[in-house]
Amino acid sequence: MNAQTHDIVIVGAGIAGLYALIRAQKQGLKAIVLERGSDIGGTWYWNRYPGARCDVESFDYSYSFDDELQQEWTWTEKYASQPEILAYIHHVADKYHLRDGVRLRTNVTAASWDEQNLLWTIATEENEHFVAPIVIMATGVLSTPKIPDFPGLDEFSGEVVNSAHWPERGVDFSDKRVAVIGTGSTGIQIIPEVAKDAAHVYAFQRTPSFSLPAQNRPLSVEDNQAVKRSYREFRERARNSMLGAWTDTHDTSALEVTAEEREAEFQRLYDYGSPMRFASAFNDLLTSEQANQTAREFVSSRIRERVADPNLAERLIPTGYGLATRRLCIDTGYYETFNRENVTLVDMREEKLEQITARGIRTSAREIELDVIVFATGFDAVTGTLTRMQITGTSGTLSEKWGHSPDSWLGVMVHGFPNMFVVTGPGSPSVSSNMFLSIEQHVEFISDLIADSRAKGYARIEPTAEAEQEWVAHSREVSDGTLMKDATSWYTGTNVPGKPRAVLQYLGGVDVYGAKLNHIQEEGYPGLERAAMREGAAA
Ligand code: N01
Repeated sequence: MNAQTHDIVIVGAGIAGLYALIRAQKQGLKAIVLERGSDIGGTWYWNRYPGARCDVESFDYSYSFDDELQQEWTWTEKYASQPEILAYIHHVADKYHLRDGVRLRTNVTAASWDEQNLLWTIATEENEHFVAPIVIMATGVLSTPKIPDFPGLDEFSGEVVNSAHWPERGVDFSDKRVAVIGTGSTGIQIIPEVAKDAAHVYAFQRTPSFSLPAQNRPLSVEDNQAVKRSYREFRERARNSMLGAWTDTHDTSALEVTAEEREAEFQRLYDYGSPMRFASAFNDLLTSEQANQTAREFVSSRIRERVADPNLAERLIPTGYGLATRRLCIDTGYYETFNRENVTLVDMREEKLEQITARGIRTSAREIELDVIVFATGFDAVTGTLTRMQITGTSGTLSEKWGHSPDSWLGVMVHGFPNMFVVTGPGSPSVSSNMFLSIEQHVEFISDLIADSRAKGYARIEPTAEAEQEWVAHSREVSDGTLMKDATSWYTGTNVPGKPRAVLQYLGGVDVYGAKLNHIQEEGYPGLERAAMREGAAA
């Protein structure tokens, strides 16, 4: 085996992997990033479907580690589009000279730990091997799409596309008959865009989502200058917030105020257009069924106003789960799209998808002829990319371990997998926060820990089983107090058959979580076992 040796192998060249590379290079370490895509950008490279944009505001969804970078970049919209975010990531790669450190078209399939020599060997689909004492999995939380195995898919004679593997050449929908399957955040963005060009769009909905108008708008130079003048305080407030982005909300129960006050507050935040702010309008929307009901009723009424046909509106309004217990979406004209003559809702609760045929889709009610089928069916989120790799630690594989329960030490390390770091893994705030901030927080914690360990002569780092279980128990206790744990969605792993049910995020807040990381660092990393290289090991 002709292996290439490095100090650190980083897997994934998205926002996390690139920042991990910046930190490693600053520390003078020989690092390489392995990326399966044919370019950098991660999530924002793959998800290039029409209408793709972020649901976290642009000023928050950006790196904070370098003020020069903050000052030189200008955002053009409140919610940045996929091309703008990708351009930003490319700008960062150029500014910090990262491209030479990234190996593209390199798909990691396995990683195995050598306990004798304290080394990871990383294997790729291209049959290359990389050896390093440390591996950082910056593989993303929504990076393995879930593709349902509908019968007959291979027989379809038209074009099939997946939102998360969108062709770089684009897809021409003009005058086409198109099915979009899935009405989560992705489907909600795609459907209005495709409807503008297509002859007809059939929106296949199994579970309706709650969505708020994004109220997206262009950002002026003055908007940018105002934030640039106060970036220090802006970032500080974000770090000390529950969601990793400051929300202009107050700490009151929805049930303590009058109905008028509650309505006014919901309306104010609805008009602002932010899922984070709306879901934080009151402090008990995610813990009290009764409080949540008030928010559901408010948004349901708005949906009724947006959809002309009252029967159709009822089909688009979610029932049976709490607002924001599944991802609360934002949209640009989603509900209004159903007022168009060329858009039909196919409600899969009443009309089962029976078979994909050569000509289209046969449901229990009709045969729909199609030219294109778009899958927007979600992801095997948070753990799915890592469990698909053959990662072998000290006593078994990660897929065996997480096949029982996605346990980890603060979502950043896993007992049984020494020297392997995970950026925004299960048990960290990750997707229940501003991912950008959580990524920076993790990468900084990881690189500081690596630097500290190297300085002290430690070559092996592993969380103890007790520390891991303590964190898992705490995290579970927090999520058990919320309505999130009962929802069927990718947040709880219940969108993927056979995946263990568990809330995948730490719901205690970015502020609490950050304080915990800081405390661990200040106390010399309790919960971790750190050891020097054994005698006789290969240096
Ligand atoms: O995935 P989803 P997504 N038959 O899992 C349906 C982020 N994101 O890609 O709910 C029929 O939410 C499924 O139905 P059901 C964001 O964090 C952000 O849309 O399982 N339907 C559901 O309707 C988001 O939460 C942005 O009953 C099937 C849909 O497919 C996350 O990505 C934009 C099915 C999947 O929805 C994932 O969103 C886009 C089947 N067999 C994404 N299987 C922004 O920042 C699945 N479905 C704005």
